[in-house]
Amino acid sequence: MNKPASVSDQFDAVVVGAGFSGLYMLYRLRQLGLSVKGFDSAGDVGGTWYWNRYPGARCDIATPDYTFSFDPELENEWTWSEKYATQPEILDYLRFVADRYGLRSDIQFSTTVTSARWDEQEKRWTITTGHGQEIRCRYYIMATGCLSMPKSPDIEGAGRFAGQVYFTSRWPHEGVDFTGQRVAVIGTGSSGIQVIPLIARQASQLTVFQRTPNFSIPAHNGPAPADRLRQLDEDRDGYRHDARWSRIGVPNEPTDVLGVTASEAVRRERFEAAWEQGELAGIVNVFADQLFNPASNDILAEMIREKIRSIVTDPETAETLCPKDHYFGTKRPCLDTGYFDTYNLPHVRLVDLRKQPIVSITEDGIETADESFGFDAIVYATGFDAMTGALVAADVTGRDGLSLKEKWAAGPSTYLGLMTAGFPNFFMLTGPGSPSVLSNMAVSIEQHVDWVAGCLKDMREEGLDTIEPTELAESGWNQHVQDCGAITLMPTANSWYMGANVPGKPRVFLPYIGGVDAYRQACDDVVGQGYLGFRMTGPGADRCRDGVIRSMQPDVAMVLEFLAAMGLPPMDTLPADDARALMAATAAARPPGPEVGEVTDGVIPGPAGDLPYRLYRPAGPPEGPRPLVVYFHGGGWVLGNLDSDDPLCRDLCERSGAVVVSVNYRHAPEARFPAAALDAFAAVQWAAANALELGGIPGQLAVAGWSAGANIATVACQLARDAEGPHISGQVLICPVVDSDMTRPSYQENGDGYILTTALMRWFWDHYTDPADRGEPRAAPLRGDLHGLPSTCIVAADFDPLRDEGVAYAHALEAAGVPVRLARARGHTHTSVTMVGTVISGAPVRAEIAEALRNFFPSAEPLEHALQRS
Ligand code: N01
Repeated sequence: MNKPASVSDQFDAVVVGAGFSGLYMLYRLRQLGLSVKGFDSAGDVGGTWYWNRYPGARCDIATPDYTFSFDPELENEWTWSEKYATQPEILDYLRFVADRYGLRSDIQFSTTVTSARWDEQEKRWTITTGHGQEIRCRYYIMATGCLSMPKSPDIEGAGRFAGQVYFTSRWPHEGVDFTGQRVAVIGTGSSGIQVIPLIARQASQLTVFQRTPNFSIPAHNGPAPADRLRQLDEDRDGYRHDARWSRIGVPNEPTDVLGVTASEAVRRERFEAAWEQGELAGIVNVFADQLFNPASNDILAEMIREKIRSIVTDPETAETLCPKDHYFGTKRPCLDTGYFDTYNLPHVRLVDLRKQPIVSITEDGIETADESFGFDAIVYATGFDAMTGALVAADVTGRDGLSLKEKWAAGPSTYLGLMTAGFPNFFMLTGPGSPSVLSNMAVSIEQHVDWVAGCLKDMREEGLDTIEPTELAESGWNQHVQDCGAITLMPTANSWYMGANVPGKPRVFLPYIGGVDAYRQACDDVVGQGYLGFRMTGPGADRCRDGVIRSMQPDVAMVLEFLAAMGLPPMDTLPADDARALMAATAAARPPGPEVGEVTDGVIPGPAGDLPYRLYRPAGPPEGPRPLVVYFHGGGWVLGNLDSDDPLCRDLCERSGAVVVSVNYRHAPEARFPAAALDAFAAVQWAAANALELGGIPGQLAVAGWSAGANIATVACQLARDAEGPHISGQVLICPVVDSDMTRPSYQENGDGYILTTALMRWFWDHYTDPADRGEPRAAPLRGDLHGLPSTCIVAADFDPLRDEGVAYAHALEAAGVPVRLARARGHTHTSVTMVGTVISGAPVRAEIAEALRNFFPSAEPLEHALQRS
């Protein structure tokens, strides 16, 4: 055993944990010439692989990928024997790494760090161990793993059982012989699924208590994949580079096949290939939309359930093993070896805890609602207090006596999953808010360690000695982590990713799901922008470039990337007809929008000829008239038509329950200002006069529009007020054009790169109006008299050049006494809120619009009253 450190020990850094991350961190800190002390409560290196010694424990990322890559010589010196190595072999590997770099001499084993306290005066951490030692260090690094704090068994009577009790997460070193025993296993996550087939080989009776069935695919273990080894042989650096810049840390081309649109043959072929391959990287990449679209996920899930039914001979057991209460991938999918076949053995029984819950553990065994079971041994495979458990358990106290536990009472808050405000010089490796458990840990660990080592090196070179994230940067990152989770199906499951497995734990999505590649880029960008969002101090130095590294909605960013890759010509370089054709072509490739009850086309008389309209009536009850919304499409008075905004109109109709009448209007340059505005007013007058025929409630009329459509919608409101009719109950203006002044800050910030550019806006204005007309309220309604206008909902998007004029309009309306609701489309562009079915993060904004529309109208007003009033 190592000699305990003395009371006066001072180190540059303390690293807690001697698994993959702790070992590599020690190695890198030493390379920097720092003095380092490592601690681990285990008796040796290994981390998770030290503790989880249960039979069947293996990695579930193939060994060519689940390995250190920082030193090619190390890679050459170690050969894995299998595709998925056993726990003893992985432990041997980590021992080999520790010995090869002489790391053990810096680690004190069998020692638990019991507290860590920041001393603001000294700018140092004081670390206390269970042996009563006190160590001072400048940098405190927790390499404690994401799944290292076992969940305590939350089952009545757990301490009462007189037989043998085992936890997969704390398995006896000497092993266990279950021969001839009656064994219970509680839990069917990755650990349970690995251990159950092995226990079944020995036990005389095995009873598995399952609360939630899990998706699992066969690992098809064997030799390490030959194609992977060949690629590594031919180009190790290229292979490792691809892994680092992949989605989950394993080189794999992301598919663009959508489950919902692929043919049955393609679906089957892709699924069978993934099933045969037996790798997580394959099964999470069967369809591009499987984690976003419930229908696509259902297709994949059903194919897995078919496999389970084909393996398990007893139909009732098979059905009990089929996961149906969560989407595939929203709980960690498992890889198994003979798991489902195990239930065909005569001495193995599955108990469905959903049908007969455990009432209590007894002295002899387990009592469920229906039966009493006698056992010689109970094995708990009940999981971990994941991602935050080990961190908060270590009693970390930052500045002003704030403990990590207190700070994270409502869920973890980190910047990049690496640091947290109020805790200077405290680093977490693979902490919450980083890809960690959603990736190949080997790759994510190396990335984190390299980032921390690079940061400490940079600080030393600049004479800085403390670093800490700002509140702004941290809250921005937390928001981004949640935004990334929110567009997936992940939040729908009661998973440990959501903290849902631990009673009382806040329900927050814990890891970062934006991808290993996107995450690495964000970390690199933070450094590239002078450690954006970090405050760094040193003798005589205090520097901070505050800001948020990612504030765009993740799906909006994806759409922009996709469009950039298409290399389309800028609209403002095209003649109007070519721009219209381009817009029509892109519109044709979109999802169609939701089904509504009825869609009919017609024409209305306009001031200079007929205007086409399309009417959308909601499905379902109530029968009879509904509020009416006259909608005007976007397109800068030049582009767009009834088709261009069709999905948005369907969405508005379905969400608001109103009849939506989308009206086309004359376009520029063929019909210039004020043609579009006059058409809009005529359309509103006509709709009001024909409300009943349209299925509307007379007097319950609102207008809505997007972009230039919002411009003419609000101009119509101003004209209606001046003409003393018709009565308009409200106006919804989505990213409206309300002024011709293009000097506002949002033009400077967002005038390039977000689809609607300054150049395009200028092109629109030039097509629509003469410069002399641009101050006219019918062109720039912000400059008009705003008194007496109807209640208004304005949507202003962060990355829109028109954002500030929308906000200015809201303030001006409010000043004129108009009730206004300003809906901020956080992280959106001018166009993204309208991208129904493509940009999932736009849905909450559209829900807010629909709510505003509903609020414009007196609820449940009997038709006769409305008729009288109108
Ligand atoms: O834990 P889990 P795990 N009564 O939380 C059940 C990694 N890992 O140790 O789902 C009855 O997944 C619980 O039921 P439910 C991997 O990331 C990797 O298996 O909460 N049942 C569930 O079935 C994995 O995801 C490998 O309804 C109770 C099970 O116990 C993570 O570690 C191997 C219960 C717990 O499953 C955790 O896996 C092993 C109760 N009171 C682990 N409480 C590799 O292959 C819990 N359960 C690399």
